[in-house]
Amino acid sequence: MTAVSDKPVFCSCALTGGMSVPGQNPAIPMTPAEIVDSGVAAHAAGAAILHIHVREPETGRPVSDLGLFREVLAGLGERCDAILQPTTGGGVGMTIDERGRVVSECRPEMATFNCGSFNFGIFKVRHRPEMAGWETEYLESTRDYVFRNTFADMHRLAELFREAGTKPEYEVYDVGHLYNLHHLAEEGLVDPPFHVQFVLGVLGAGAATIEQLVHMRRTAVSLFGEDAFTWSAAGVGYPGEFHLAATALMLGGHVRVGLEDNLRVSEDRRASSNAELVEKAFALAALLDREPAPAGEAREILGLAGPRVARPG
Ligand code: KMH
Ligand code: ZN
Repeated sequence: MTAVSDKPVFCSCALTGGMSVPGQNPAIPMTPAEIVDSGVAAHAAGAAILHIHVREPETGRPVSDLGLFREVLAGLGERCDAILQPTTGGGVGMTIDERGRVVSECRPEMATFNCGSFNFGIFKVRHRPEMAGWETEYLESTRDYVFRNTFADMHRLAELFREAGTKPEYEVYDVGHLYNLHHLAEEGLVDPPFHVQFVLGVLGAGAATIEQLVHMRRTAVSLFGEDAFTWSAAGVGYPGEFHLAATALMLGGHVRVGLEDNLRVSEDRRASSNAELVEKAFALAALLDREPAPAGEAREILGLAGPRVARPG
């Protein structure tokens, strides 16, 4: 068995997200240019994967506009070698075909694949005077928001990923989502090896605790077998982001950090950039004897052939 310290670790950086509002932290990148700059800096700090949402440039409202996705993917592709991973999370009221268009039309190397429906509440976020009216309304509206990923949605999305040849990153927020993924595998709709992201700490799903992460990883091992999946952990909130990163590092997993998930770098300081969160993740990795895997090595670990859009050099 390979010792944990012999396994290189890659880091994903979730640059902006779709479930936060601009007033929460001025460092959250909003326009395509800001998202690209932030991604390039996070990649320079060591992030191998950049997880991408887009926002309405004028307001920062989360949207899922194909033109904005194209702009961000092209901008990042020109300036860095990171694995680009757009979300298929979409926006409120969008059909699965609309959400999956970024996969069918842009054919990225990777994209997220959400493995079940659940409540996704961000209404407990503290309201700040600098928030616009729509931001307060947006936060409040999540009291009545279900993040929809039905079996019909997942079956359709699996087809779209296959047609595009895009590698899914399976987002699991609760243990039941692993059973959903197992069902998709039994139906022959998805193929191992899976890359699973354990996203913990959302109000409406599993908590960002060591016990939850260990339980979910064990469940994945029992369902799929240790060699049939690679995995990473994303803790939502502070200190959950770094507690899960440390646990994943100790267990041989990979890590995700970024302003989508957490806005603080320490108890008393807001993060000033995505790069700062990536630097902290790699400081933890160094303390725990895990060597960073750059994008090329992450591609080998994930079985990716390489970017399918022309890159410079
Ligand atoms: N839109 C959120 C409810 C992902 O990036 O794949 C979650 C989401 C996850 O979009
Ligand atoms: Zn996301």
